[in-house]
Amino acid sequence: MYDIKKGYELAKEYYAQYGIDVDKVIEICDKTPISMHCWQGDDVNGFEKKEGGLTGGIQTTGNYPGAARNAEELRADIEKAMEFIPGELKVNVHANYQEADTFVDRDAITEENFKNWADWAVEKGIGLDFNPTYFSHPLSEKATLSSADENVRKFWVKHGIACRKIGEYFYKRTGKVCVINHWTPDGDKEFPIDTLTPRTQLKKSYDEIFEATKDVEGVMDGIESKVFGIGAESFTAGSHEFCMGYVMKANKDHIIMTLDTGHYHPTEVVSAKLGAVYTFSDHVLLHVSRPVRWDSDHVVAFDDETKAIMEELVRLDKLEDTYIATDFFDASINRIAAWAIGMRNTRKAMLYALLQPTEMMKKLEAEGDVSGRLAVSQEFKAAPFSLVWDYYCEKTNKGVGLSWLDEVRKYEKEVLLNR
Ligand code: RNT
Ligand code: ZN
Repeated sequence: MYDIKKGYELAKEYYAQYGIDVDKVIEICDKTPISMHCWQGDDVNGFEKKEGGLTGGIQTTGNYPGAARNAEELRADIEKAMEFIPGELKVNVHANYQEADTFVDRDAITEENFKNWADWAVEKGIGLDFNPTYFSHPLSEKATLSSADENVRKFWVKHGIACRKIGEYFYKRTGKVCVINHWTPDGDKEFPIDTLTPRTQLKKSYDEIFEATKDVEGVMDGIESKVFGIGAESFTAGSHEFCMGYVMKANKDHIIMTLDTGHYHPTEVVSAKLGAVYTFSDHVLLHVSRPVRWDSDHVVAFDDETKAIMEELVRLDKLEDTYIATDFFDASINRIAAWAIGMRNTRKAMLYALLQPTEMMKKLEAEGDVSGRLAVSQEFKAAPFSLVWDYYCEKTNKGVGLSWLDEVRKYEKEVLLNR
């Protein structure tokens, strides 16, 4: 290992030339929460005592050994991954990760079914976020909240209500706001003749969920849109326009947009949407993912778009107001390595964005010095960023460089391969 302290001292001098205080940057980066999705650990299957796999037009591919088979194993795996993830962390739980001795249907889940998650989070000192599971269920095959069948629609409204109450329970147990994400897979393989009724039904359902739980405290609600899913290639009820319209018209502090990086047309990027959304909203929920040709939910990479999203949040001064969550599921590699790589990359992109002379660039832009603006932003693409990243990982004891990989391999041999 090289002299990390020496590298850090040098980087500190480099960044100081541009008025950047590396220690201050590390502090901001470290305290900004990232919510890690629990569902990478078992391929979005969950632990309901019932048959049936993943549906809803999303897919995991691969059969790498060692997926968690129950909540205890999943929490142990999350704890292992946490050893390699620097910075404030939350854990994002889906409703199908309930724990019960016998099957409890989605409309009947209560805080009891999530007590172990809450106890664990309190013990670890972390916050919890939550998601209704409007998929992988016999009643979700055609449609959920947008269904024309009143029995089906009401079932899912009850599920949404149950989830908001569980969100409040998480808030009360952990003392940290619980961010709930609502995503329905409802859509159609072909373009429907009537594209309005499913939307008015979906709107009515969200209205009913929020009205019935209007006294719930400590919960934020993201409404997630999507352009298409497998089997819903031509139409989604919860399209971008629908969800944006719903959030803006609701005009309630707790109802916000969820922007998932895989949910738009291939040349459309979330980084370019943030400024517009923030003109009208105080908060945004982000699902950081990596779409490869479709909403494939590959492990988050340290790529241009992830960096652009973080740069935009820093430039908008919205890092604090944005709920950053990850959403990827890869079953073809070690699942703990997947978490470590994706979460480290998300955090790394945040640090990269913070280590830029944002004020200097803003000033140049305001003065009309567009040449200077371009020159400065390009110069920083090759700044000695990794020296600061290594120092940050060492300081927080989360593994410098690739040292975490040996630990993951050891855990694979000792734990995962024995499952
Ligand atoms: C699906 C959405 C949604 C899910 C999770 C599991 O396309 O992105 O957020 O990935 O609810
Ligand atoms: Zn998502």
